Amino acid sequence: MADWDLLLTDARIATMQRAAADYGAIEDGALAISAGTVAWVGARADLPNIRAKETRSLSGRWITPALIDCHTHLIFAGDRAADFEQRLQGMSYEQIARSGGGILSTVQATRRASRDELFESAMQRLRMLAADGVATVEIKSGYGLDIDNEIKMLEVARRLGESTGLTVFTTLLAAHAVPPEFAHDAQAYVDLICEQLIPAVAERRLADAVDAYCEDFAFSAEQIGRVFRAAQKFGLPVKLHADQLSDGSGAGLAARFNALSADHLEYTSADGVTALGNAGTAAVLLPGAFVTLNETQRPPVRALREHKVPIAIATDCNPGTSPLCSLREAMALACRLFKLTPEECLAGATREAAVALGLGADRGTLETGKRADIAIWDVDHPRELSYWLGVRPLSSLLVCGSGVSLTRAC
Ligand code: DI6
Ligand code: FE
Repeated sequence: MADWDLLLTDARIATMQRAAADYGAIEDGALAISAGTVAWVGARADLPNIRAKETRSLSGRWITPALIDCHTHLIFAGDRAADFEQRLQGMSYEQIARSGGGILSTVQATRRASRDELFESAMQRLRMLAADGVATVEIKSGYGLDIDNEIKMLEVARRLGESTGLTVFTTLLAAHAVPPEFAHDAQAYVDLICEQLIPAVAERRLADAVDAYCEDFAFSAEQIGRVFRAAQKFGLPVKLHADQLSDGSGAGLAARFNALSADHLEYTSADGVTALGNAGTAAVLLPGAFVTLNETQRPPVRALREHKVPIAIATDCNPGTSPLCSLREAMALACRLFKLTPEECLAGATREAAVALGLGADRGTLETGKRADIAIWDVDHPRELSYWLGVRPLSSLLVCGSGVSLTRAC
């Protein structure tokens, strides 16, 4: 048998394997890497007699699957701190959006920004995510809202992946808001998305999925149905911003299209949860948006558990509702605000986040044959990953078994 490339020993390992209880933990474990994948993982006492080109002792540190941020709007220009102040003075998110602030002000700034400017500002945020253990990140468009600018955002997202070695999963979110040019004709904008934008993006292979924003001041179920059918014609899976501010039957809509995920879900009904469970659609909970918008209605966590819906956690990093650049802090918030357990939060940022991106076959847990995307932490127990606030417990991050240097740049 060929030598291993790297052997990590004297490690405590949270494998997060689905069937295993208690983090799938292995005390005094070892993990071997070959050709970028996990070649062996188990108790050190059971190590087979295979040589490794390099052996590294982790001095009892914990290792987990690298984190996966499965819902971000990482690419945007400017910020929305002024909206934030207005909301603190009592204006609602919807009032600000309807009065021309909100998403559309970020659209203006993003349209004006060059590819290089967008790349540089998103790179800073990506470094912050990686510094807290993220090796796979989903990035949505949705601040361009015309053909050239949506393509510009997706190209910047692809470039972020190519230049860092992290996996960037790109999502076309053209149905995020109706752009000013179509203010009186949303149907014509939906036509443009279905007939021109989705074909153009699919042809260039710029998107891995298509998302939409289902709220009564954004897009209706009928409009989103058209967008989803157009996406599926090109073999693109779909995701949905669903039931965040009101029950718009978004979860049911996502389930009807076998969406990878339905995200937010604060107002989702019992029927909506049942539909998600039957469809195998993941729930993505976004506590950064919940806390920033000062929401009180919590997502139906108990029902999601009962219906065995995979529960993922993400940052929703965006300038309007979730200026949060740490997935670990999103886990910490999900424990406190949504009463998830620390183990559910770690699963939500690894195994279940992989499911929410359709990547469960090759990442999200530590097991033989999966990618060696690994986070090494200076903690005494993985529950601490949901405990600390404002602390950076990451010791190092491996992507396909190799160290990622951009984490040290932060
Ligand atoms: N995700 C979104 O896309 C919207 N809310 C959310 O949680 C709004 C993004 C924005 O306001 O810019
Ligand atoms: Fe979002």
